[in-house]
Amino acid sequence: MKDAAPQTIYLSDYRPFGYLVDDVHLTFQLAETATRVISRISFRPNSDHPGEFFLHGQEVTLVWAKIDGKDVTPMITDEGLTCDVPDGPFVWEAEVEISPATNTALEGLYTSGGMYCTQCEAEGFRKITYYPDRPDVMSAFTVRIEGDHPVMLSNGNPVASGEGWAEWHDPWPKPAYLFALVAGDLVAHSGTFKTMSGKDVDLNIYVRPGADEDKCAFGMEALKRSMKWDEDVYGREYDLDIFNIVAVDDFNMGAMENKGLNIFNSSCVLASPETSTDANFERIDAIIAHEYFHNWTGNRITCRDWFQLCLKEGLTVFRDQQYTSDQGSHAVKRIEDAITLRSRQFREDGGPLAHPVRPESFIEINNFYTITVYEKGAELIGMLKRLVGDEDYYKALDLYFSRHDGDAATIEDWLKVFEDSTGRDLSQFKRWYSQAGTPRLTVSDSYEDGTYTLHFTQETPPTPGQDHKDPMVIPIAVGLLSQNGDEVQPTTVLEMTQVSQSFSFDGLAGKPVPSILRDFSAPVILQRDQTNAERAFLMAHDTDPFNKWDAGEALAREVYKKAVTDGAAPDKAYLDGIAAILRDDALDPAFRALVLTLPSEGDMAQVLFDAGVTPDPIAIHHAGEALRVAMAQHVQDILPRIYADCMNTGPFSPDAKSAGKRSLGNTALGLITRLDGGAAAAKQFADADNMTLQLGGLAALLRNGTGEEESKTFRTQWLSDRLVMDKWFGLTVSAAGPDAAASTAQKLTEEPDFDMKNPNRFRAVFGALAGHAAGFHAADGSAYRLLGDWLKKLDAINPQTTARMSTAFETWRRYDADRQAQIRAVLQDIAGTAGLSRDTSEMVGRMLE
Ligand code: B3K
Ligand code: ZN
Repeated sequence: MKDAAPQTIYLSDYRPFGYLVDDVHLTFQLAETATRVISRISFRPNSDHPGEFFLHGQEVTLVWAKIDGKDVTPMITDEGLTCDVPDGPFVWEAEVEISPATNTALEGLYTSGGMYCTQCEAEGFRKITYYPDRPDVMSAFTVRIEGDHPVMLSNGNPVASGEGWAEWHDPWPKPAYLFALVAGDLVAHSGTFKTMSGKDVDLNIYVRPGADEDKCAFGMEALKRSMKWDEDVYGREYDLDIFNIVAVDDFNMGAMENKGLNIFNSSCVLASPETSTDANFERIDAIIAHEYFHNWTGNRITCRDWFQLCLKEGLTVFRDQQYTSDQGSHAVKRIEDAITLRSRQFREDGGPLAHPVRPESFIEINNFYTITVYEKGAELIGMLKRLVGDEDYYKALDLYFSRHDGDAATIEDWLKVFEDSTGRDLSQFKRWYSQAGTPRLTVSDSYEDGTYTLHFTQETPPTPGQDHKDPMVIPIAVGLLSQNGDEVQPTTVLEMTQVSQSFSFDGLAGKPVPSILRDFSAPVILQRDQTNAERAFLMAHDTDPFNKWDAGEALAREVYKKAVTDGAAPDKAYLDGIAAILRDDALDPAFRALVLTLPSEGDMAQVLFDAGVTPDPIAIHHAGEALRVAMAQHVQDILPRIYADCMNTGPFSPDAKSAGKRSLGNTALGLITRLDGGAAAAKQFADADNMTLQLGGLAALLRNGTGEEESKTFRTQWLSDRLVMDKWFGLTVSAAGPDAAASTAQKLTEEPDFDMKNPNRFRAVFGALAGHAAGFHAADGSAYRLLGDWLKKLDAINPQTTARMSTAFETWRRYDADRQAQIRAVLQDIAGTAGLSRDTSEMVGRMLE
């Protein structure tokens, strides 16, 4: 358990460490509950920044310590130790004992299914041995592993091995958070990659022997594609002889970029057509790319301190987004990213957990691996690229890599390379890193004598700790269409810097229709008075695919809102709009599927709240269901043809084009099921030879209130495949009716294969419950209490996952007084739990503030 009297850490308090580390040698004598870690570390005083000798250490038992070969007795606290040290360079040696098998928090060294593995970011290394566990302390590492395991891995290159031992050396100086060790009975799926300078790199994906061995081929190809892409697009070459990936079942997040030894949640690397959906394939491809790209943006150039987390995460997310775009459709990827950003990041930015992309204080850094740091962080890179242009962007990146290779860098360093390489002043742009909250961009227009003017006003609402906001630099990509739908002004980027600003376009033959914020050129909320007819016009004519989709999305929100507030039947402009898109075979099927998908119930709660209406999640749910029936009826003449076309994909391939067809097919099936009672879905389920179609069939049936038999068949068929079972657990909750969601989740926790220690399984059940807006917000508060009770139990086992899942409550102030009172009581109950972790108490405290 972590310190229960938490301390706030401030960016402004940053001081370099008083010592430099020249070399680290670690020996691990593995044993389940009594692993010995013997460290030998060469320190030297940091003459530029003299300071105290303090080594972090938590939950480690010191056996002995020596300095320059002589026994010492350090002063030990819960957080680490201090010791009198010589004035010059010295060698610190220590032996500690740790217990991997009882480490359920999954930080530091732990066991998962009999395999030893590590997770050190952000501050897990201090649970392995005493060390200056901060990202600005970097060193080469040599690691010896002793134990009776067929495979024993660490960072860098293998040096030597023998019966019961293996030695690894990582020549690249790295902070402790990138340390990794794996040992167990594993098999490798191997490959090779020839780098741009002709070096051969051995590639391995390690899994447990058995069923997982057949699920590595896609990951291996994804790794090779990523390596090639980073050479082609960013000129980045891999720098070790070997690159290993290991799949682990018990993991708190997706994956970890440890130098040369990436550790992956098995759900983010193992794939096969029979067991993985297209969404799984796309996510696996992106995460393998993301972790690989960290080798340069994160590992070769790391962060000076954890406040700079977005330096590596925002940039690496941006790079993986570019990569995914290049594998398929830029427009579809941009729409998917905007959907995620708007529904999850805007929600965070607008609630009690709002924080800047570069926070200025934290209690537990693990609580700041957020969608704001990652995805909004990536949007900032995208805006920079849009502002300076592609050529200058890559020029600045070249300078970043050459100037800061080997550094622990800051956001100031990052912006400086752009300033130095482009001559731009980015001091105003920097506000994006320090101001929390989503800017509202209000627009009006005027037209006179061939001149069309757009008037913009920006405003960022107050967020916790930040009442006043200064104006941001906002790149607004704009195009103009004539009234007959021709483009009269191709996309141009307007650079807004003031609170209010106008931009004019001359020489027009008539008043144009504006297409604003094309390609979602800035992470802002655009507010404008628009009629449904104008939205339908853009949906039909906009040449920018993002805005074409977004016009349909705006129309859908409007129609959906009216259905909730007035019980209104959908505007024909919307129904005709989606019919036209559906019918247009020139459009990418994946794009058409997105247009046909209604905003989520959670998003609609926010839409209503923003319109001054207290959202009723149950009413939203029923209005959405009615709307889907109306949509299905309106397009029923074309659905069979579209569905048949989409089912005709030939042998399975996870490529973006085939996946797009299946996506449209499943979307069409959802509508068809509302008309045929489930006949087509049952047939698809029975005939399916891949998980996308099998799960699509099952989901359509369950969401229609049938499919009980198919659900049983599915459970029996896949009982021994834990990743498929996670899907079944999740779908069973998310497809339950609003009244049954909580009781269904509760019942699932009684199943023999529900294991709360496994984050994937816990998230499958309770993530689905939290994501089921109508079920989670059931008026009797049962779902709130159920989640609260389970979070209290989980906190004693795994604080990190508990804290993350507590964000299910972050929107609580949107709802009516009864629901607010129920949620407040649950949050207070959690907050009052004896021994609550630092992680969860920080999150719950912020939500209650
Ligand atoms: N860097 C890791 C995340 C570590 C999370 C620690 N709580 C994975 C990633 O972003 O690539
Ligand atoms: Zn990352």
